[in-house]
Amino acid sequence: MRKPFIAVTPSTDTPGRYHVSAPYFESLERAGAIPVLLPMHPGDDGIKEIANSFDGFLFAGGCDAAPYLYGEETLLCCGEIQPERDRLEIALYHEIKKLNKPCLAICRGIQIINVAEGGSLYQDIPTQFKPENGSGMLQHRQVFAANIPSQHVKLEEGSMVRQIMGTDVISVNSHHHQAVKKLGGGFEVTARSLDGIVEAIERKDMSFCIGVQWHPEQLSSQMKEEAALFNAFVKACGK
Ligand SMILES: [Mn+2]
Repeated sequence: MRKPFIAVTPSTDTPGRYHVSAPYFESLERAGAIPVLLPMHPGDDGIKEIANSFDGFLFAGGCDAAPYLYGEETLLCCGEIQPERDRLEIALYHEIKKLNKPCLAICRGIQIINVAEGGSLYQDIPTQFKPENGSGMLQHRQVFAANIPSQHVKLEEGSMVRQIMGTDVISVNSHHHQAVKKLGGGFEVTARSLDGIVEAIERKDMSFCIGVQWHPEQLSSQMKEEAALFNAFVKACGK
């Protein structure tokens, strides 16, 4: 069987370079896909061609989404932004949705697809978020290595993530200081950390559109549940 080609969105955190962290590629390769890094400026026609040509799409982690995209002023606590990457990913998301092609959005990915649907973000969790249910403030930007789990998330009954990962609570890593605030149109929240932060969203009107706030690519070599997420994604891309 032909291996699915999966487009991965580029980062430019280092000036003069487009790059992606190796674990994204390695996780997709282990799951049987051929990952390909996208260009940053394909243009409107190019974005349509990319959406038509690839079997699936991975929105990778990276810097913050620009607050003006969700109608907010940039607060002191907001981090670095990349407007060109915002433009690429928002336009690409809308093309993918039209075609109902599989999409897995990780960390910045969950945030940008939420913003693409009119949702908003906490510009900085420690500054803006008050934990629910009396839990203490959790460390969502863990200070230790990303391949070590640091918190638990509860997966909603009936959700794709719960079905795929085969459990109702999973330990995950956490490497973000922003998070979904107002939910974008058409999405459902399907996982939360124990302090109430949105950790996964998905669309019921697409065959596979899942956003996760943690980094499964850093855990998939050691946790079968995280590997299962990539396996299910690649399988959906092969259909
Ligand atoms: Mn987290």
